Amino acid sequence: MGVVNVTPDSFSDGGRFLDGAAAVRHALKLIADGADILDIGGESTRPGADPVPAEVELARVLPVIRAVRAHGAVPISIDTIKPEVARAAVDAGATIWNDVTALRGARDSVKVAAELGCEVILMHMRGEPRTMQDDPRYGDVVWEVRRFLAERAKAAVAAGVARDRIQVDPGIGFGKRLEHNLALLRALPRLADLGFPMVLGVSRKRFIAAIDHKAGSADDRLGGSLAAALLGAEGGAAVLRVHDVRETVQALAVRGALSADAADVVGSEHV
Ligand code: HH2
Repeated sequence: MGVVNVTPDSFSDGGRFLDGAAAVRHALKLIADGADILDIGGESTRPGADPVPAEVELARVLPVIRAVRAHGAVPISIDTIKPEVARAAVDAGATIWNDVTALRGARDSVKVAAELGCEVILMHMRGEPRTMQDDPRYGDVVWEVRRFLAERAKAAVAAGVARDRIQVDPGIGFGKRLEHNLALLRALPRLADLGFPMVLGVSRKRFIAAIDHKAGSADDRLGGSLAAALLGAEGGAAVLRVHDVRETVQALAVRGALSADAADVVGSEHV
């Protein structure tokens, strides 16, 4: 899943694709690079980000969704916490609602998701973006995130969302310290066994800089992003949400080729 942030303030690429034409060019490049899904967002959820009115978010994302749809290429996911934005995005051709609040952003979010009949990504977040990194605490982070995702999936199914349309995401970096992020990444198989496809977003995130102190800039976190993406794939993530699609596809291809059962395929290449 390639990330298209049509925002002035996203943590890794804010402002680069705020212009609709630049966002569409970027989206098409990500598809050419091997993205199977595009995640298009018009509101940053980085720590400290201010909320954006729905009209502004819609003016950012709808032209991009329509233009990408016109090229007919890959499924489009709308990254929003607002049901009205999700609804308009689905009307414009998105088929997945990626909601970092796990459908808690508005009172009618779950109902709207059921009505739309789209796929939903339910992500764990402790608190809300403006303050979530202030002092996050957990007893057993893996158990708490697992229980939260199970409860949100249950609420979605109870409201009429089809079970096979639900995906879950531990929400790396959303109200979590380094130790919490690492505990979750080590325990991915325990989340994958919830029985829903798992989405994982580790790309360029701040936890990488907490390990490599030289990686202060988000652009300088590719190595850490790839390491965590590979671990994610091994831990059972079905979808990796990434900024660097080409590099991630290559890393996964090499990892796949190095696995024991791929030995015959690689052997025939004479390289
Ligand atoms: N991370 C971000 C945004 N949306 N959605 C899911 N499901 N999982 C994630 O880990 C996730 C997400 C944050 O990354 P980005 O979109 O690059 O930045 P920003 O929120 O600042 O726009």
